[in-house]
Amino acid sequence: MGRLAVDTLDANWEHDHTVPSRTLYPHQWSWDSAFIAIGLAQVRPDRAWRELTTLFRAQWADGRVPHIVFNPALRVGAYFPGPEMWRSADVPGAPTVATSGLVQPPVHALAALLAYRRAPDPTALAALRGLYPALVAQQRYLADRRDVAGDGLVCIVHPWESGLDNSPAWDEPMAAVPAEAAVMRAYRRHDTTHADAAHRPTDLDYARYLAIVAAYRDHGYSDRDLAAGHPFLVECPLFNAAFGAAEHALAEIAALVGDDPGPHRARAARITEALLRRLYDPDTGTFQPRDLRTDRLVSARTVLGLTPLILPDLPTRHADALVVEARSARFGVARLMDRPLPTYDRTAPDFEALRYWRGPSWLNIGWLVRRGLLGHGHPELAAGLRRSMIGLVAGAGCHEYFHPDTGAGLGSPAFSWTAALLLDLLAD
Ligand code: 9WN
Repeated sequence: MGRLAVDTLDANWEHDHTVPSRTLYPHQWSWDSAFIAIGLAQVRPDRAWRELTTLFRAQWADGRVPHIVFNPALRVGAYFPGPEMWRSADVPGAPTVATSGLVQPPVHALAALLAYRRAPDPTALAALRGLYPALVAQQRYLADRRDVAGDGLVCIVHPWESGLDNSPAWDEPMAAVPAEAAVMRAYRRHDTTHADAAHRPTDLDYARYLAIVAAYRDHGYSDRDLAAGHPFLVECPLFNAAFGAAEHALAEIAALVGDDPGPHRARAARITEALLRRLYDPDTGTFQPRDLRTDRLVSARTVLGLTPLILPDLPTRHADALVVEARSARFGVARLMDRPLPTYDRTAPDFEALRYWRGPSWLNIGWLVRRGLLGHGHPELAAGLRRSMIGLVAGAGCHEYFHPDTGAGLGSPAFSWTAALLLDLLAD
């Protein structure tokens, strides 16, 4: 199984980065690269650093790390929406290479720290030292430009920024975005030629995705005055948990590279406090996204709510509540799991076993939750989750995601972060 994972990563390596999938996602994606680097650190450490360095070479002057870095060698239409939709070249401060203008959860500082810990030699230290200012700038962008509500949390401006694109968590905020499915007749979707349309977001979802991209792009990708008119403004528990975990990781990196960890620790504490104040719902005992356009917590119970477990300073009371939620029939985390961790409450009437992020199981989410369980003193549950994830790949290969009942492989068959995180799980 380890061999299959290494072969998958080797086959998806493209000169200086890894593509998530040769068919569905042939460019470089931001949070994919972080997960990929964690796995590459086990088998190809030089590539782990190269992966992150390539991504950060495309960082914008304002500090944002774009969610897609386009490979200029690929034909127009290799992915939709491509550079012609994003038009990053028109924006002062964007890099020479074409990119999107959105971001994804900032899991990169954690990835860099884990890659360093795997092989803490002088080469790794030099790479870590080189990345540190870019990782700090990434956090500064999020803290200074994306705190739309002024509450210490980052606001995402598009569901793609969450990484869980069409999670039921976004149904309420997305319903308010004006768009018509018929708009899609003017475009050729790339995803549905490589994956079953019944598993992917709908045309209406895509019409809304494009409307939000156009709104942000036509605003020059500026984060000023977003509250006045941007159609999608949400505080996501996973994004903000990653934002906090990044400050914890940066505190450790700072100590290694000779900088002061104190400011990172202070910022990490403020982020955890803001998450508790703004996104914890005492009625459900889990974290929920906040729709800033209505100032309400969304009601769908998704796996996003469990991910603040990755914060080492999450108070025990809240961590315990998340463990109750994780063990409930909704998510089924157990020492002996009979089914994989789903992305959505499996008791919900609109749970979908096949559609993208609306039920199926993904390794990156399981990996994060497992890390949180370990950090909060639940090694048996963490072991159960680990076994379940390894079992998925043993049964179906390095698929993009898995059927939440049968474990059958879904989406792209040779998916990089599945391979990478499997290697990390096997090594642990
Ligand atoms: C849009 C690459 C990316 C992941 C996301 C996943 C999917 C893209 C898409 O693929 O999103 O960014 O085309 O659906 O939802 O998490 O980073 O693997």
